[in-house]
Amino acid sequence: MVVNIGLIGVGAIGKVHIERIQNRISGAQVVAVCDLPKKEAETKKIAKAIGAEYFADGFELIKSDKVDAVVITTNDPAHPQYTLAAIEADKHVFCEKPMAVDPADCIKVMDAEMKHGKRLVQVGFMRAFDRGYDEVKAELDSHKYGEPLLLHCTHRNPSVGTEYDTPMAVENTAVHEMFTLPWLLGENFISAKVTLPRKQTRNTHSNLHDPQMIYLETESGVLVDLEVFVNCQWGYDINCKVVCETGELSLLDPHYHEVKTANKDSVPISEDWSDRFVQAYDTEFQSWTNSVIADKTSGPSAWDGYCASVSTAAASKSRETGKTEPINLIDCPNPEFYGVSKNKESV
Ligand code: ISE
Repeated sequence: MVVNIGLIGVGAIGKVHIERIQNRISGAQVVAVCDLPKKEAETKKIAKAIGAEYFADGFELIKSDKVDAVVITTNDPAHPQYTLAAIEADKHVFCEKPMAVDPADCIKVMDAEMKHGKRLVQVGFMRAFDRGYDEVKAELDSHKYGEPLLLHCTHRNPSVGTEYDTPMAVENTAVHEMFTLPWLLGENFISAKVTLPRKQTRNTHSNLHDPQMIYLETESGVLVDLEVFVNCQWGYDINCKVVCETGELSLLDPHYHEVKTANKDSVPISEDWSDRFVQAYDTEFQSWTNSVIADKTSGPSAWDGYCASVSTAAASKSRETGKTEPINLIDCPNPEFYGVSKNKESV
């Protein structure tokens, strides 16, 4: 069986996923694409290049008989409306992160999915499919180094455009860690605090405070410091160091050569997310395709999307209040449905 995919949103990540699905994922093809009216010419060109149908309206694409499953790669605010429409149309849906910025919208998605009776939603938290994070998780789960105590993390992008503003550092960027770190540790966050350093990079713009520091605490008392620096200039630099009682576990940037010359030893740093996480995205999409064929969606769920959004909402509130804000999750409405034990992340 080949899954016929309708993809909404042909911006940066949409294009990268189209290329991935057409060339590297077995059992899936993009048959329909859609984007905003102002991008009609570009979207039609993409449709023509891959032999897909152009849709002017995302809701019509979702309803089309040609489309078996939906991929949502629009801007963040449009995610929940299309996810809900896909559930209504009884179609599996892969929604890029965040599933919704507002936790109330995440609850609407969970309610619709549970009412429908089977899991249909996978959220694009690709780090759960990254070999580096997987290996760090396996070491942690082995308990060979004792309990995790502290995490030092960085999420650095070389640069961002002028449409990227201060809240996006939390809602669009740190949301990755808001999902990945609880998944890594097997426990949820209980509080968040954001500090905006007085000293900013000269490479930022007027709507963006850059860098930002985020401090998080988990249920058992593990402390996390996370630097979000999205105009760092030197590359896409993702780090995660887990300090345990008798050892430190670190993520490495995947690179396959180094250059030693003229008293220098240099190792490349990834250029951007599509390059740093290429293996993770490929594995994520193959796994999603296989689960759609089996009619059994797995992977990061709507519950995971909700938990991450509650954490980003608390962090955003902290930026306003200057205080440490609690991260209060509702009890998981259906732990069995979402594969959750005691509110833990499901993946
Ligand atoms: C982007 O949307 C991503 O998902 C990237 O992984 C992240 O590093 C970047 O900051 C976001 O804007």
